[in-house]
Amino acid sequence: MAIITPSRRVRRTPFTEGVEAAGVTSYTVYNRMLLAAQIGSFVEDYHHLKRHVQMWDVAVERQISIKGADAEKLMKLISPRDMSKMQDDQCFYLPVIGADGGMLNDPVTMKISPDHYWVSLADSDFMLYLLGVADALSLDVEISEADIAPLAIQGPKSDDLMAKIFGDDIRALTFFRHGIYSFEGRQMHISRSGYSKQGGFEIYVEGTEYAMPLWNRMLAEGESLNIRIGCPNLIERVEGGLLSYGNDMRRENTPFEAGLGKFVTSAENYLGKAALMARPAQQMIRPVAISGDIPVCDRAWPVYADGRKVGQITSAIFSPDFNINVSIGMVADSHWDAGTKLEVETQDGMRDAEIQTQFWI
Ligand code: THG
Repeated sequence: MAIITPSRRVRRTPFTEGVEAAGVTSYTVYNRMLLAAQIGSFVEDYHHLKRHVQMWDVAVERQISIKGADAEKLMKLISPRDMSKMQDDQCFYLPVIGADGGMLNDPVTMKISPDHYWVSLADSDFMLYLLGVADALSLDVEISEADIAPLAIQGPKSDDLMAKIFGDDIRALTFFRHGIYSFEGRQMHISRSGYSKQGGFEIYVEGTEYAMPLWNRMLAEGESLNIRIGCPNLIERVEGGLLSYGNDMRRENTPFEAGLGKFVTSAENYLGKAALMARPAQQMIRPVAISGDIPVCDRAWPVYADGRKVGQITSAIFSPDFNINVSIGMVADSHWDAGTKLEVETQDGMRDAEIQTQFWI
């Protein structure tokens, strides 16, 4: 495949020079910004992530700042998740929907203070929707893409590395909570979160000045922990069932279809509520094991049962640890039970598949 032509539209991040120095071999574009897709061997990277510690440039998780007297009101309008008891140090995985109940994004949201939120976006132009809603309702909020570049530290040795730089207090931070910690005199927001199931943190680096100094310090302190520059790992993500907006679910899918029904909890009159309630799931995200050799899953693979299309596979890759092709599918209610046998149509031909009881990790 041809390479991507660099330009100002396809934005570099404050860490790109570090990613380049690490020998990145492939990028994808996410929120109009570079995201490394491969640095060295995919499989080695996967084994390393499960044993050691990695640093990922996830500046593409753009932070939309929502600030003002109506910030909470706007947050409650855009999501079916109950935000009424959200605390000031909490992060929420937040399905956000439009008027028809379809998903517009699945950000991690951080409450910074009662009138200030950061929405850490997945890959869709959700800020434009926020601006539209706020303008149409004349809400008292300021909405902007903040100059913040998240840096992820992931893997079982994350705590040890973070403690070396930010002090032992960081070990006490619990899952999906955030706090302020200091690096060389600079205060930084840090959350215990990240796009892997191996545990870890995300550091929200404000401005570019401290980006590469922090990066280089991490590399130096991490040497004894066998640190490696990585990127979100497709194999580990699919094993863990972490969804990718645009791949596994899109605007045509409700949170119920995306398997995020447990987050539909709000008693407020959020936008799209009536439409969402009128759309119980007739298909849903499922873990699907696929047999045989499979090509790169760069398109939706139709899924068949008895010659009839009953769904699609949208992420798939061979898993060395489970010795099977792991995948994320969206399957009709008639065929979504664990143990159901299916056929998957890849660009290289048909493969046998079976619905699993749960994701692999
Ligand atoms: N971290 C931050 N922002 C992000 C991502 C992230 N924005 C883009 C993208 N990733 C959004 N998608 C996800 C998907 C899954 C999770 C986080 C963001 C996730 N899920 C956990 C799980 O499924 O186990 C926990 C969800 C929960 O139970 O609350 O972490 O990675 N900052």
